[in-house]
Amino acid sequence: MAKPVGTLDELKAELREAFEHDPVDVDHVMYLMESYKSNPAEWKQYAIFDRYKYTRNLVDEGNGKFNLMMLCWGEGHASPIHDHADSHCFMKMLEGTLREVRFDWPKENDCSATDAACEQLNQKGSSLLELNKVCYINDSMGLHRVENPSHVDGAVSLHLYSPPYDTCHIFNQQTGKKAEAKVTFWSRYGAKVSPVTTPESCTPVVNSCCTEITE
Ligand code: CSS
Ligand code: FE2
Repeated sequence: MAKPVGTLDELKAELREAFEHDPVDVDHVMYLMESYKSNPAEWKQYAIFDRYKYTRNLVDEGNGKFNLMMLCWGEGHASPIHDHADSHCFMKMLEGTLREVRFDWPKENDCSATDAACEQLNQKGSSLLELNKVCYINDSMGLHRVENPSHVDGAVSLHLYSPPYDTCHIFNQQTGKKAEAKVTFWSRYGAKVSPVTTPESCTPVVNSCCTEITE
């Protein structure tokens, strides 16, 4: 077994090494992420919250092989139900607790054709992810929604997506209808990204839409 990772910088270096060669060794990446014990002094510079929605904060671009990011979840914040654009998704808790709710893909029928073809997504399980724990999903395992069940505490999670992607699909739980959604960064390397201000950029984004448009 590889030796445990001591610091966030060590974790970044080990992850870069792990993704140098294909195929991805999912168990090894999970081991590396789980062996890092969360130290807020090492990551608080990236943990930039928003009052209204969860934020995605880029930590490392992994030599183009993956995106490593910190997601900051205020009280009660949740993602839509989404897929992962054919990428691997690893998720580790750095602070607080998140609930992951898993769903099957909608049936093949074309829900946009007739309302009768729309069916509620089948929920297949739900689990709580506690401090330092890691979970993994890819599209062959289905869809999920992630939520901060606490109305008192925020939560911070570390996510690795490989290969990196900037659009995914979001799903309506009641009908199974899907829509393409952009994923955006709230900050990159600890610096806030300029807000989205043009109507053209008003496409759905996975962590809510167009909140910065003021006109
Ligand atoms: N996939 C979501 C977070 S839950 S894994 C996102 O990238 O915003
Ligand atoms: Fe996800």
